[in-house]
Amino acid sequence: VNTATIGYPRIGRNREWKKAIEAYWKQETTEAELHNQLHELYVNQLRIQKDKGIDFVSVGDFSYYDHMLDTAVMFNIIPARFKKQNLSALDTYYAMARGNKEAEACEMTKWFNTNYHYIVPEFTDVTPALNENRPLAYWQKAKDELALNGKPLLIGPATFILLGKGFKQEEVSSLFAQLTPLYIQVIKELHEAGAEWIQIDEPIFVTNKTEGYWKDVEAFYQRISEEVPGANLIIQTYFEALDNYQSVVNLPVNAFGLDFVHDERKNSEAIKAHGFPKGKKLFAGVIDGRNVWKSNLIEKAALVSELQKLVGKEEVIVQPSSTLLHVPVTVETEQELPADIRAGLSFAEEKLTELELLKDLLKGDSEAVKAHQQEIEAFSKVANRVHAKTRAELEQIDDQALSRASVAERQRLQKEKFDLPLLPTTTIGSLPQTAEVRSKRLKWKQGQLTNEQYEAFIKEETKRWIEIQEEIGIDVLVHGEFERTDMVEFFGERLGGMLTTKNGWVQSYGSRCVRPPVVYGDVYLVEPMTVKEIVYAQSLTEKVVKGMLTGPITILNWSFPRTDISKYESMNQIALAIRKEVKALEEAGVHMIQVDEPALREGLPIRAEKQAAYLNATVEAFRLATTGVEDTTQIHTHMCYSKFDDMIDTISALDADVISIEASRSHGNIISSFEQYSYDKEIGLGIYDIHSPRIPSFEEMTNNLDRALRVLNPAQFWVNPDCGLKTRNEKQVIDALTQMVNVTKKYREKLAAVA
Ligand code: THG
Ligand code: ZN
Repeated sequence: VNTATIGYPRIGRNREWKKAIEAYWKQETTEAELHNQLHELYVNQLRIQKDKGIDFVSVGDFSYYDHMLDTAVMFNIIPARFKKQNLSALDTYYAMARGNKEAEACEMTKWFNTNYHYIVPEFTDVTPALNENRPLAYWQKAKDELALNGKPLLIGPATFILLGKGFKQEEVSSLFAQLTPLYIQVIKELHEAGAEWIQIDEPIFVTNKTEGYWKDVEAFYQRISEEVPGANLIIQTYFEALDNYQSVVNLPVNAFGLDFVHDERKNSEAIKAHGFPKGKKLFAGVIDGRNVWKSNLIEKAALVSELQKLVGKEEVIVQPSSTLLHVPVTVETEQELPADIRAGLSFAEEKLTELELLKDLLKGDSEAVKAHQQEIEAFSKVANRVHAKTRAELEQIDDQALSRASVAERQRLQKEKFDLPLLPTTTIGSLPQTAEVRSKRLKWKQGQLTNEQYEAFIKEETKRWIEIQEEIGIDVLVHGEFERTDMVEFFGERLGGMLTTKNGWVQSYGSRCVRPPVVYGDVYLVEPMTVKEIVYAQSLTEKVVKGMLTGPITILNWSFPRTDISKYESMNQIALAIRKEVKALEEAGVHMIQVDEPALREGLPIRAEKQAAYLNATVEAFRLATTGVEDTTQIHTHMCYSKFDDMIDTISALDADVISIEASRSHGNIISSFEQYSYDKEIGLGIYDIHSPRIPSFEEMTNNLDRALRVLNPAQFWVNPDCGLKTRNEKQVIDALTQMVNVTKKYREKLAAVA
């Protein structure tokens, strides 16, 4: 059997990619230097795959930012606001990604159900043309540098168009038609240059988004097969099983790449039921490209044998279920992890090794996998994977434990207790993480600062910001989260059953990376995680300080889950731990507690039939985390990054006393969805966008407030920014919050005058 990859991490073992790109942005290096540095990284990532013996290495998955953006620029899908600036090609590219003084950046959104974000192609007023054959350039580099005949990769037209924006439904056919000759040229040139296989990524085929456009999809692939008859095309899909197996495998290409990990056998069942086209290849994604665990290769070999029986022994190529972009680079740099846990882990490099072992095993060499299987065995025996107390406590939780007094009753009690003014002002939680905060944390981690020195610094910063918030006149204060790196990593470091890595970075968007924690066992609270800092902040002021936590759904969605128990079980374990943290805060006198769930929406399964179960599970987990308190304790939550207008039911079912949602970027969608809905809890719809350094005017903020209060009652409304203020600088935050408080004071006067 042959092996393949369909994409690889770009960032390098030590995030060299990020550093090179950011140095160019800061004008510390020239364009030529950037090209050299990225060229070296690209060749190196191919060399690793080649040296591991992968037979078909994909080339051109590399990028200077994002591969959807690459595709847009290649096809000249460049909005006029960038074209007219006459920047160099590279600077136009980065302006689209990041915006500049003259033009707002292109929109960025989630790539399917991953934590990766792509730049959304804007098809408004563009003239498709071929600016450069990018895959060919990347293919040629692989050939020249490594004598590697790589498998060039293109995003297919269905995925490219249907994930874009700026067109009407009836314009889709025309977009397909305009792009077809460009794709033909790219593929023709690749074929003529000698590319053996060409990979066309169409992950959109696992969704139902092609419904209504299938004729365009068929016409496209038909044209390609007629115009470049000799080219060997693979239609590559991932993240789920195909939505419509029969339609896809009837397309006139030579091979299909399918995910055999995330489909609960749906793809194999479809092959069994409907057959697989004769003489075509199956690129079988059998090694999980989305998680960090070693695969049981005996089981994988059995799956491959089964597929070989169905499709033909020579026709099956084995590969990861998706690009390896979504996992960290290598376990090798994680020497500090306990050996038995490390034994169970497999990041990108290790997954390549697994493919090689699987190949050996399929050849009949069972010795080859012995050590591998023993490591899995060692990991399965890790002593603290089962936390009996947590399991027993979860058994005890009943409906009674998950419910609180009625909303009306809670509101009455809480209004009396907190006695806040109409339209209370607050912020989302984090305050500027300045270079100083980061550098102090780094020094402390490197041992150059003692615990005492570091804690003293955090306290100082907290105190300074409590005073600033009081000065501005905010009603409900926050401690600022100066002790935290990332809102998930912080809890991953402290919860039992979870671990954080030293270097397990994964690209999140552009040059930005995250280090997702790993859930390896039952999760439980070891000791209170946030009480000390919040109690300290509260001791400095007469005003209320909100306690700040990350919720169970977000902690799980932004971590690598274990696979031996269900995700929902892990989510509930995390929820139980947060419930105890909430209780600990309450006992320490913190009676307003925010449990953030920014990742609730993005965890929604791709397949519609799995969505209801997910939403139910999230509501259950959130309630488990937050209902253990007195009715006088006020639970807040916050959500961002996404659209929520179609899930107000779920939001309401969370039963949080107060929710703040991003609203300024959704252009009123979220607000209008409250028109038909009688939402009975308190709510803050962000009245200004924190993602921009600009300070909105008095009028703008007033307008946003006006707009919200046209559908919501002032008695239930809170005034706050859209999101946390971590990425803004001190002056921006002070100016914007001062404006926000002024706007609110004026508004209260206006309301009082009417009344
Ligand atoms: N935390 C986690 N996942 C996330 C977000 C998060 N996923 C979605 C969204 N937020 C992604 N946004 C970001 C924003 C900033 C950064 C990463 C993802 C970021 N990262 C630093 C970097 O790459 O420079 C990491 C280094 C550091 O912390 O010093 O800035 O908030 N888990
Ligand atoms: Zn937010």
